[in-house]
Amino acid sequence: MHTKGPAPQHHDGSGLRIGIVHARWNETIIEPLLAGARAKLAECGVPDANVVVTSVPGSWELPIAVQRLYSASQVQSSSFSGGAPSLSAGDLLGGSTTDLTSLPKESSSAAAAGGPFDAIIAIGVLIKGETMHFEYISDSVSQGLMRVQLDTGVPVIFGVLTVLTDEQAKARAGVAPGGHNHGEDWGLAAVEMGVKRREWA
Ligand code: DLZ
Repeated sequence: MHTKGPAPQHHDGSGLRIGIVHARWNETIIEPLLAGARAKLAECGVPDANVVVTSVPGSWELPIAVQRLYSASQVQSSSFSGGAPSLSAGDLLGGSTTDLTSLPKESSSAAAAGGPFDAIIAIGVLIKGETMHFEYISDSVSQGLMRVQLDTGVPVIFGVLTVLTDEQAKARAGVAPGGHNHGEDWGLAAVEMGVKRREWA
């Protein structure tokens, strides 16, 4: 049973635009986490067309991708007052939009709907190996994502698992007995923070 998470709050996400950037390392863990996040966004009423998903090679690349994705959405909203913009977030990210086959087709065209993202979820899975890679990447990515959210003012949901073993990763992706899909928590956190960010504006 999952008892450590925040007490659930219901927020209406129907007016929100949410970005998701995920790493492709440890894809079998990433996939259920991404699906969990998307399921909760949908449950909160965020239209699928308002969710833009893109991918990067590994967690190290998450901060720059989140920063560029947010900038792209701002460019669109400030440059286009109506009609379909010609610039998409995918363009600024080199067209690196994701395609995890079992998931709904992600749409960089959603970025073309205009308006800055209300929150962005960064998803990665770091599993400790035999070298110091894990420590360096975990620390830098955490600090990088915090910096992006404070510099830009857009809530960045920390969807990065930093675990010691594959088994721990599976449990946190809800694919092992007794586990819980943390991606669901990240989807809910994105909606709550997106709504609150608008209230605080
Ligand atoms: C190199 C590396 C290693 C060893 N482990 C992981 C990991 O567990 N999870 C992850 O998301 N990425 C890993 N990477 C890749 C780096 O994040 C990065 O993509 C490369 O070093 C290229 O910059």
